[in-house]
Amino acid sequence: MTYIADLPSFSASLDIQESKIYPITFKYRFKYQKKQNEAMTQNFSENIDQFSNWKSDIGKTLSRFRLWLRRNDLFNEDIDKRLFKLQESLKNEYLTIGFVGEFSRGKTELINALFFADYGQRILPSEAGRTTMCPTELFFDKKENRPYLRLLPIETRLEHTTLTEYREMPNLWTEVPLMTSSAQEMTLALHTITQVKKVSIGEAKELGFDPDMLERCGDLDEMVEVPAWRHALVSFPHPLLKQGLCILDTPGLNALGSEPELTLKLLPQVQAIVFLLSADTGVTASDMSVWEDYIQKVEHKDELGLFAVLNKIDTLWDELSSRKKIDKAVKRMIDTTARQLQIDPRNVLPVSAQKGLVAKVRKDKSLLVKSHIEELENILSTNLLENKEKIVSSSVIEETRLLIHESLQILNQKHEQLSKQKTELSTLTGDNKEKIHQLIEDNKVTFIEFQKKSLSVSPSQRLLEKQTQILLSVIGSKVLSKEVEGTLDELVNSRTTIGLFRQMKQFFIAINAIMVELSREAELTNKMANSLYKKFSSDFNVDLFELRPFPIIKLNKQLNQIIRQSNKLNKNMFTAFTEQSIAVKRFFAGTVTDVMNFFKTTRKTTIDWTQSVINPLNQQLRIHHHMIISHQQELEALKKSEFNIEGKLKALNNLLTDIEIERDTALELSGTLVDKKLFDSARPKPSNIVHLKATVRGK
Ligand SMILES: Nc1nc2c(ncn2[C@@H]2O[C@H](COP(=O)(O)OP(=O)(O)O)[C@@H](O)[C@H]2O)c(=O)[nH]1
Ligand SMILES: [Mg+2]
Repeated sequence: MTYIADLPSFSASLDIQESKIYPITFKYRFKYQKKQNEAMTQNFSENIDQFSNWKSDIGKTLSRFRLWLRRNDLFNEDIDKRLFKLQESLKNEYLTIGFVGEFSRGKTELINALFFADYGQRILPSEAGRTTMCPTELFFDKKENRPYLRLLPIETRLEHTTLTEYREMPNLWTEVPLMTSSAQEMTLALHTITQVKKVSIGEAKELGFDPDMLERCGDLDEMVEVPAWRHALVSFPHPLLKQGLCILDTPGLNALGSEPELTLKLLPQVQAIVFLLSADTGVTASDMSVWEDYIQKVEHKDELGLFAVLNKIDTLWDELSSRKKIDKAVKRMIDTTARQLQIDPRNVLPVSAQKGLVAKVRKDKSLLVKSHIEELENILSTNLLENKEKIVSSSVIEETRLLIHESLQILNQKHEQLSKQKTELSTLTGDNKEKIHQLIEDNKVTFIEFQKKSLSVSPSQRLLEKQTQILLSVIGSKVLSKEVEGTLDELVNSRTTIGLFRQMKQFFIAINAIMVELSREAELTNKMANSLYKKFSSDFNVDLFELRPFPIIKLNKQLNQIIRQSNKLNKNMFTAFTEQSIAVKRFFAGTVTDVMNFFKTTRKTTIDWTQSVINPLNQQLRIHHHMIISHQQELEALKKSEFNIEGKLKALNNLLTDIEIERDTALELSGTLVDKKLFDSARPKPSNIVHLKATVRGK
């Protein structure tokens, strides 16, 4: 059986590149009403607080489970590693929102209004110009635990190094000190992000810009302005960011087209996309390009929230018109926007970012209501967190419950053995020494049998370990480096974009062949592991938990995702001049690195998987061995009348009761993980959220 069936074919030419339109799902419905704000709303920080508490409760359950394992003598290095990984991944969960749209739609202003109004001023620079085009990530760097502004010079676009790689090289970024104690200092420092540079048209093209979309430098016709920075990372200790919120502010169409990594890699990783339009321009041709070429191309996983926001509704406010008339005008604008995007009008959220910010700063309640900023905040944060809950539930929670149940099984085994000993001992009445003697002899036989069977486990385990080595050799670094180096060489030397696409196609064919072989070997590995478990269960008469097969399906899926992401790079995403562009080379080189990293983690996964198959068996053997030996010692002591049977039976009973209590505790821990919901069901949902599906048809 092969699991590769859904591997997409990689088109060799740009022209036949498929441009798949994904159905877009909106999970909210916004109704433009007059008195909206009467609904109970919770803002971002309240919602994120709730999320943090929820995560910390899960963390507490994990810690309690750790103690439980120690108490029950079930703690070992393997479990410790798995638990540690879960605790870390819980801590590192980021919640990312991406703001996408043409320049000047008010993305940056909206970020200011939603998150930074407490500073009493506009923290992030929002400008009318089209050159403020540096993608910016706002978060708090927990590792470095300090504020900073890091800027990647635009010239790095001439290199083959990808953004992902640059992230790991902080010394190549320009760092600007960020004084978080003063809002003014912060604003000043953050203004650096918008710096521009004068370059010749030729240089601008080389850097991947379309000169037609750039501003000319007044007097010098041959010179244009380009952003000075390619990417900005802002780490600062804002309470929301400290709790794991991450904001991605993207520039307009121009920069989206020259940074495929941004659109094809960073965007698909976010939990919510806010697509911004503006009421003063309506839906323009370039808005449509962003919508069709970038947003619809993002793979719309279930957990992705998508929001179409119509900003600047204040431009429709007219002092001389009645409220009714203004509402009508806004409603008309919403309907037009929805028709153009081919979505339900109820999915277009009207807002005025600017007035929202002003209202928050001035604490002007009626302006706040008119700006609709609070409703957007509520819908956005509720949706974002509900999606994140789903993700955490299907990863951390499921994995922890699995660990709990695996450990429970071992405890059950212990319980069963002790019950057997109890039954045995209770047949002894008075000082029936003859029978004790018999039991001792029986136990000796059991021990010999146990040892014999134990010996037969090791060869099967070794066989599985050998098979693991075969798996590792299929995906070994040597095999790969040949493919990878060859491809990278060709990518560097290729002169045409078509040549680049062809090279990647060949690379994927080679990688595909490796995965087919891995799948074949994985199937064999699973068979071996299964028979090892079957034999173990029947030899030792234990009910083993179900074996988790080697995760080949998941691995194939992961690789397919990398390939699919690469496949989505197509002609529409580039303006004509980027033909044979370095951006394509860089993007593909990035894909090759992703594939390499994928195999690196797959090697680790393989080793961990084998350990997770073998370790529980060894643990069972250890417990079994320990129980036979201690039983033997007890029988010997009984024989010598060092203590009486009644006393021993009592002790056994206590032990059994203890195990039963511990068993209940484990079940309770597992139950807590499912019962604990992020949002209390009693909490009123925003009245305007109705779950609906709206499918957007492509062109
Ligand atoms: N009237 C009005 N202007 C806005 C609003 N939001 C943003 N702007 C203005 O639009 C321009 C571009 O805003 P900016 O946030 O930089 O847009 P971005 O390029 O999408 O990030 C700035 O001059 C803002 O002051 C709004 O709600 N109403
Ligand atoms: Mg901006």
